[in-house]
Formats: sequence, structure tokens, C-alpha cells
Amino acid sequence: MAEAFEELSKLVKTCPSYHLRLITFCDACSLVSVLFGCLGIAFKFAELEYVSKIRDLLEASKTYDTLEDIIDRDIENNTVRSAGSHSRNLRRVRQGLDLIRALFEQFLLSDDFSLREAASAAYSQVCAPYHTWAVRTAVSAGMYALPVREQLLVRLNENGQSAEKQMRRYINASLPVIAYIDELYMARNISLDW
Ligand code: 1PZ
Repeated sequence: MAEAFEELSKLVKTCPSYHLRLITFCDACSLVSVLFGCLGIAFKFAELEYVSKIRDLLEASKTYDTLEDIIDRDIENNTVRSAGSHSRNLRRVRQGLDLIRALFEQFLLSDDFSLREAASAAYSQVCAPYHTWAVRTAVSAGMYALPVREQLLVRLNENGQSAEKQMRRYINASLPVIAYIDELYMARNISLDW
């Protein structure tokens, strides 16, 4: 994951108007699946939700070449925010990427921080403001079923040091990618409060 996002971040940093291909983006985002496998059954619904959005964007990549192509098409059709539209799903996937970034940041803040504390803090920062009460309630219940810190490391097949290194790589690489996606919307006068 860290490597794939480093590649993406190199691409989007090449020039301000770089056109990122949807298929390239989806390939990197698909790698998030390995994390889900480590979280346990309580986050199955988060996985299904995320994977369905990636699948939609992958399908869209057969018709639209770049990320901006799907946004421009949705602008023409007035469907940027419509449920299930590609632009909305792209926005949701972006939230997922940012959630992982925030989670890793929280995880690295302190060795004493439990995974549940880290995940709760990340979720309230990144996703909770955009989720319904029902979803927020389900997520906070699911937090209690997260593995403990050490168990997560075992499942990831990492130790404390190696995990820290990979998490930092992902944090640094995902930031420019997330900023790139936000800029696609903002350059088209689409606010990001949804
Ligand atoms: C160790 C990691 C712990 C992370 C814990 C965080 C769990 C987050 C759970 C998110 C559940 C999302 C449930 C469904 C939300 C939907 O209402 C929204 C709106 O969908 P729409 O109306 O547009 O169809 N969907 C989203 O916001 C997509 C969010 C994807 C969340 C992906 C999480 C990825 C990261 C997890 C870490 C592996």
C-alpha cells in the first residue's frame, strides 16, 4: 500500500494539471483490502461499503480515462452529489484514504494508545461529520470488536518498528493524493462539505 501510494504521489506531483488515470488510482485503492482482513468481522460492513465504491469506479474506468472525466460528466448531468454517482463514490473513497491516514497518525502518536482509541479519534476527525447517526452508532459499537494493538501487528505481519515505517510512508504519500482529489472538486467550484 505504501509503495503504491508513493507511486501515485509521484505522479500527481509531476505537474499541477496532471491527469491521473482512474484505473491507476483504483489499483492502488484496491490494496486497502489487506487492512480489512486484519480488522475482523465487525468491520465487514466498512469493507463491503468501500469495495462497492471501488468496484463502481473500476467499472467507470472502462468508459472514463481520468478522475476529472467522471467529475466533468457528473457536472454536465448535475449528478455530482447524487447517491451512487461516480463523483460521489470518488469523494467517499477519498474519505476512506484519509481515514486510514488519520488512523495511522493516531496509532503512531503513542505506544499506549489502543487501536480502538486511535480508530475512534480518526473516525471522528475524518468521517463522522459526514455520516448519519445510525452509521456513527454502528461504527462506535464496532470499535469494541477491533483487535488490540499487538494483535493488529501480528496480523499485518509487522513489528512495531516496521509498521511505524510503513505507516509513515503511507501518511506522507497519501497526503498529496488526497489534496489532488480535493483540488479536482474545488477547481470546479464544488464545495467539500458532504
Ligand atoms: C484499524 C482501522 C479501524 C478503522 C475503523 C474505521 C471504521 C470506519 C467505518 C466506516 C463505515 C462506513 C459505513 C457506511 C457509510 C456510508 O453511509 C457512507 C456514505 O455512502 P453513500 O451515501 O455516498 O453511498 N459511505 C462512506 O462514507 C464510505 C466510507 C468508506 C469507509 C472506508 C473505510 C476504509 C478504511 C478502514 C481501515 C481499513
